[in-house]
Amino acid sequence: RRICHDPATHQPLAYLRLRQAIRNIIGHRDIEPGQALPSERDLSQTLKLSRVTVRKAIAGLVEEGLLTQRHGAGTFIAERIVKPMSRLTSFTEDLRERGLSPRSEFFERGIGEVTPEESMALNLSPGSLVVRLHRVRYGQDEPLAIERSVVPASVLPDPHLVRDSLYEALEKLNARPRRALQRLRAVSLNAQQARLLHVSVGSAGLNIERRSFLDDGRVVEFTCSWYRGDIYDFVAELQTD
Ligand code: 16G
Repeated sequence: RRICHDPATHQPLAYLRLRQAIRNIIGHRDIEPGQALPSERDLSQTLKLSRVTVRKAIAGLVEEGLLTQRHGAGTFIAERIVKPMSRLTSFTEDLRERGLSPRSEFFERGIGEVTPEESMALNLSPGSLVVRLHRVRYGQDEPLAIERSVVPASVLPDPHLVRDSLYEALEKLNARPRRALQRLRAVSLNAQQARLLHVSVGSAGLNIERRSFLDDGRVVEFTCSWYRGDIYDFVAELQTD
């Protein structure tokens, strides 16, 4: 990850260090979601950092969605996971950035012949081999999403190259996706999904389909995810044309 360093000392800049420190506080649950962060003034006095530095660190974390600010009331640890839609990140990276530890439970991690539906989604000819991963994704041991990924075996030859993170495995194979198309739909979770995600049947879920591409236009993954609607917000920055 690219981090700005102070050219004189080669240390990460103070506000970035503070941002990481606050991330760790959130990750270790030292302050629970929904609870207030100490005031800007208290932070700057305890940490011996300028108010400007503290404000900058907080602003960055608000933008990332880890903190929320209520006018006049202060800054709080976000209760929901707010995920920017425009960044092509992996589940693992995303949780690590929030200081939460990611984990996956696999139901399926195998290789087989492509189905007609998969061959359409991945632009593969009939008879091609694909790797299939079916996982429940956890953050701090809480189930957050269910994911079914299909990847051409020409890109990922062995399903066991994926330990916890698909994107980490792809990165090692020089096949990290560079662009993706994503569709998000509201669904109510069926009995099996609800059981896996520890919510009640019929709870709201976000069904997200992602097709990711390599630079040369090949499709690297077709992933269908069900994220918990009671936890996730997906946000995007919009601009006029
Ligand atoms: C995210 C992606 C999913 C991708 C996965 C890889 C969304 C909606 N989906 O969950 O398409 O396959 O990350 O994560 O963000 P991993 O590298 O941790 O396996």
